[in-house]
Amino acid sequence: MPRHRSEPSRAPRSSRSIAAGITTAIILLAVAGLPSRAAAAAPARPNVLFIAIDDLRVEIGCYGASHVTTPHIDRLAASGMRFDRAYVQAAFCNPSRASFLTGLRPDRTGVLDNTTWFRSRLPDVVTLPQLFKESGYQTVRLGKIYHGEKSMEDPKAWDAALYPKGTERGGRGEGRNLTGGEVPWCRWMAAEGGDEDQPDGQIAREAVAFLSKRPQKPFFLAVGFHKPHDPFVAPAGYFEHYPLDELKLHRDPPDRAADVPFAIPPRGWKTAFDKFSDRERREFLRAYYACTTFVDAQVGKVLRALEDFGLAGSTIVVLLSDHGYHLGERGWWNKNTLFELTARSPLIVRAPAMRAKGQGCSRLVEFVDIYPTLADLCGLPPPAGLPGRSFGPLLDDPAQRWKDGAFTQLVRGRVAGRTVRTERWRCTEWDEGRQGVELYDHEADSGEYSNLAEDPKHADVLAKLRAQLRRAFQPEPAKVRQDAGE
Ligand SMILES: [Ca+2]
Repeated sequence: MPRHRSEPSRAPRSSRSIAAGITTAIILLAVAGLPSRAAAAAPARPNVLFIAIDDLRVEIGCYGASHVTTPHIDRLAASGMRFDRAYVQAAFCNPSRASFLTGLRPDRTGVLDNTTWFRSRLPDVVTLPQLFKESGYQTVRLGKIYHGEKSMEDPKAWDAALYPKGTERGGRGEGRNLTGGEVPWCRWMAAEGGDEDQPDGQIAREAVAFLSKRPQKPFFLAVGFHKPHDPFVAPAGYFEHYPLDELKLHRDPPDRAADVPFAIPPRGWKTAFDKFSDRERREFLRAYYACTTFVDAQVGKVLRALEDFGLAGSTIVVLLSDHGYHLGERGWWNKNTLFELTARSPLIVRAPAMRAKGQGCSRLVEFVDIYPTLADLCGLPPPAGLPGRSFGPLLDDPAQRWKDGAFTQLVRGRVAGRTVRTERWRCTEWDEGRQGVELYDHEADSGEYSNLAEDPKHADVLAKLRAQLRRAFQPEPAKVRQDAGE
């Protein structure tokens, strides 16, 4: 049973009259269509538990990676829906988060680097948590949701916010920098102390404490875990899941052709990665996986609290990572590319009334769809003009026909990279093709190693996909500075 009362929207936008707000809501609902069945049968005002993980690629148990220990996320997937083709709109932190938290694509937010605050470009945009706050929800942020603790945050979004820092003890332990210090972030540590000596353990503790109060008002609880983002620090016990000599290293096909010039960031880090010994590669993998299992344990505590305090039946759970990651593929050990490894990201959704619990969905969804989906499931009118589409209907019937493309973008210097993924193909253009074009057939080449863009046999499909890119993006590349990393 839902624990909260159904109550009317408390706060239409301050700049509008109540009547104008209601009229707008009616129009928007008409435009958006009827709510999905999953929304229609749900509690009138379900809570939202929004779990954002940082830099977690699609290599966890429920996605078929049995060598990575993630029992709690797996359990969530078993009671919700695992999206197998979910794509971020930018493959590093700030641009991706600014996109899915505003529901706008990066070329619309103007945020394509880690230093631009979205409100400097879009001062009046209504963000996802802000929509819930203005609709009468209690909104709480624990840890990293927007990029950065304060400078990139959204004060309009939250009733309460906390950014735990961990303890001094949690910052001590055994470890090393894998590049001899050349790349400062590239280090791991098997830390002293327990989970709650780490920021993520404290975030989980605070989330459990919030839920233990059995909130009577509908809530939007955003829980932002930092790991497995670098530096790869987790309590030492988590490293024991992954003995070094049992870790399997990735090897690119030895005869593969060179990547187009901007495919991998042309910076110094790659030089350092190229010097890795196999021992260092294994240490990197162990640390990343240890951090993944550590985060999974924190997720488990929060999910358990939902059950323990009687909130599971009235709470929508969304679990995502802000983008994927390379673990040695193409010699790269980071994010910020336009390959499947970084554009694809874990996304799991559990809604109380959904019909297809425990299923996977192989239809294309984009992270800009999350905003309209949560608005749909909670009966809130989303702002006009969002490019995404509620995937609520997929929660009831994941096999139905859906989107025909998912788009991701980045900028390197003044060169814009843009990619589209269909259910079969990936097509990428750099500087609208002047700096390279890539075409990969996922039916034959899931690693995207064989670029078919020059193959005359595929000229027709290439032309079609390039036209799809033209329609999706502004013609002028965004002239913004781009930082790799973070
Ligand atoms: Ca990230």
